[in-house]
Amino acid sequence: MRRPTTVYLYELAWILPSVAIPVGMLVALMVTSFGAGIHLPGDHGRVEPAKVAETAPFDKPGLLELGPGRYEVRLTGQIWSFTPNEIRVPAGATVTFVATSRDVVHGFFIPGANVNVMLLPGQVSRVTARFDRPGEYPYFCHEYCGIAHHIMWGKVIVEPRS
Ligand SMILES: [Cu+2]
Repeated sequence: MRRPTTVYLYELAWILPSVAIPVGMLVALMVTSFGAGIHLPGDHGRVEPAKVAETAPFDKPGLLELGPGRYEVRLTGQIWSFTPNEIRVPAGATVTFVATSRDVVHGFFIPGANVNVMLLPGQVSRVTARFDRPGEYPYFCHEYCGIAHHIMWGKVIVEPRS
């Protein structure tokens, strides 16, 4: 028969991780959410998918300067392209993408920037990124959307400040 202290240690070996793991996950969630500012791309409004092209702000897709160094891009995804498919901003720009899909589920992913959202028909996604280094940042659809999914891309061109 096992001695009582062995049983106690065995139980402790299970109890401690089962408390430590959820606490660790909660701490990680707090740090990324409040410390690093990483949030789930939320639902920022709805739009009738069949009328995206006539609905503000998507009736005027493209780049809009909000203030010094602050920009907004109204972007739509449709089979198999992005509108706009080229965006030019100066280095150091903070760009908020307001995006949706005009037909099926698409993705909007900019490797090298903190942008990775789904474009859902009827839902407006909003994501902000800062572009400090000059260069080209290609963006892609990363949700399979049909036969020409692979040609659905565009680029952000970050120009050096003069
Ligand atoms: Cu797509």
